Amino acid sequence: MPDPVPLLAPLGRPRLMGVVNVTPDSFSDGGRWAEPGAAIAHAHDLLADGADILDIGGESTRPGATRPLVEEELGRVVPVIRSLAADGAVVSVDTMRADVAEASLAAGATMVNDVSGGLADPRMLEVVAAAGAPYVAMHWRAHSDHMRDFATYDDGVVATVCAELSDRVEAMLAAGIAPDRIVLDPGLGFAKRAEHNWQLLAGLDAVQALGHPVLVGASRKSFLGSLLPGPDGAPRPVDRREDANTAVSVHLAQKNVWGIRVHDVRASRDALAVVERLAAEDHHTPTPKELA
Ligand code: PMM
Repeated sequence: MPDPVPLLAPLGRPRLMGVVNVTPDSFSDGGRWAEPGAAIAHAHDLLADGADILDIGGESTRPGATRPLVEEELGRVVPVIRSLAADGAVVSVDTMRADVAEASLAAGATMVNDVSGGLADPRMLEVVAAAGAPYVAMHWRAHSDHMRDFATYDDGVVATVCAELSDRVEAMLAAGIAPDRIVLDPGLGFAKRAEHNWQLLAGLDAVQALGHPVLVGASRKSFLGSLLPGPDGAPRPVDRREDANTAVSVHLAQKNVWGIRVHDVRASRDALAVVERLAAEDHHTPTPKELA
C-alpha cells in the first residue's frame, strides 16, 4: 500500500476531532451553535483547546431525529466550512448526502465523515472517489428515526460490525476510493444498545485488524449516561458525562486508534498528554544513578 495521505499517517497519538453541530436539535448541544457566527467561534475555541480536525455537521443523528432538507443542511454547514478552511483549519464535513459532501469539499473541507458509510446516498462514494478525499465510513444500518429497530446482532456485535464494515470497504474500493483514503468507525450508539457499545470498545482490535485507521465517537452518548445512574436510577445527564468520556479517550489512546471524536477537546487532549508521557517513560530504562 502507498504511504497514506498526511492526514491519515500515524502521528504517535490519536487525532482529536472536535464536534461542531450547526443544528437546532443535536442530542447534546442542539441549538448552541446553530448560527454560523456562534459555530465559527466555537470551532476556534476547539482549535485553541487542541483539536486536530473540526467536524462540521448540519444534520442531527440523535435517536428519533427527522432529517433536514438538503438546502437547510447546505445552508448550515457551507458558510461555516468556508470560513474555517479559509483560516487554515482542517475540516471534515459530517454528512450522509453527496450534494453536501461535494459543496463542502468545494468550500474547503478536507475530509468527508459519513455516518452511513455510503449507504444513505447512492452517489456518495462516487463523489468521494472523484475528489480523492479521505473518507470516514461509519457502521450504520438505518436512519435515526428507526435505527433502534436494527440493534440486533445474533452473531455477536464485534464480528457483525466488522463483517458489515468489510462489505462497505468492498463497495468503496469498487467505486474507486483509494484504500489509503479510508477510515473506519464502529458507530457507537447507531443501532447499538449500551452493551453493544461496550463490546465494541473492548473489541476494537478486530476493527483495527480490517487494515484501516479507526475513528471512534463515544462523547456524551447515552451508554455513558446509563453507566452512571443517579440515586433515583436516572441516567447521568448529557452535560455531566465528560469525565467518563475522558476515561474512554484514555482507553482509545492505549488502543492507538487514529482518531477520537469529542465535544470537549481539552479534556481528551489532557488525557492524551498523560498517556503519551507515560508511554515515553515505559521506554526509558533508569540508570543505576537514577535508581540510587
Ligand atoms: N456520532 C455522531 C455524529 N457523527 N460521526 C462519526 N464518524 N462517528 C460517530 O460516532 C458520530 C458521528 C452523533 O453524535 P453528535 O450528535 O454529538 O454529533
